Amino acid sequence: MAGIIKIIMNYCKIMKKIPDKFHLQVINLLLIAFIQLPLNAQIPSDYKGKPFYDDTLGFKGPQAIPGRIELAYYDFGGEGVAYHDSTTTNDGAKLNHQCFDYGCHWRPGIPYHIAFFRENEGVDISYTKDWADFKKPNVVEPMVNQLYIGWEADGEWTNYTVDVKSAGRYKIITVYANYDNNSELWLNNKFATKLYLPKNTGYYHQWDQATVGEIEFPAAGLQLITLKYNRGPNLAYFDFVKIY
Ligand SMILES: [Ca+2]
Repeated sequence: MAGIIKIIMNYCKIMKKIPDKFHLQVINLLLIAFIQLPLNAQIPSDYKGKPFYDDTLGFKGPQAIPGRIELAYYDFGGEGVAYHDSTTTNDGAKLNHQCFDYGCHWRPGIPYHIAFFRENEGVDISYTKDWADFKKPNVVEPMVNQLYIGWEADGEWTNYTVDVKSAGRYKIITVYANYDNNSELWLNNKFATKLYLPKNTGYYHQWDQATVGEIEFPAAGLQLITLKYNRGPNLAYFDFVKIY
């Protein structure tokens, strides 16, 4: 902001000989930029979602940047506000209630809270488990009991209120399985960046880790990130690492 004010002041000094009308038009454009920059760097005023928190996990929220954004920790607010999912059930939690000849999806020793995480909401969530995610060699091992969003379908999205501690440009690192799904990140309801999962791991439970994009945060403070995704991978989290 201070930079823009300085630009305007310098412009006034330099452009004394320019006709008033042109002079005023340029100053007007600079003022618009001055006003809009902070507005574009804030959570939209009509957003009704709230940051996720979880007393059982001891997680207070909102999630901070730089740092890790757990994708299962999308905002409170429900369908159409905090997320859009094509099925009303949490299909991951639903499956974790079932057993088959190869075993039960709720593995021994796994807390109920993890196995059935947010099971009454629409976003489809599960966790990494022995016979599915650690049976075959992974490119990069995910953490044990790592929550992830799966059963992804075209046009779905999740919202995250995040606390950006430092403005600037960040690289985005994720742990994922399967293949790229042409997903995007939006910042405060405006397109921010495309994400690209570089390697097709070939399986929903064979995991990799990669830098998948970069994003610019023009200001610090509370921001709204929207992950827009399509059918393809399982996605666990995004690590935001500051570049400059
Ligand atoms: Ca669902």
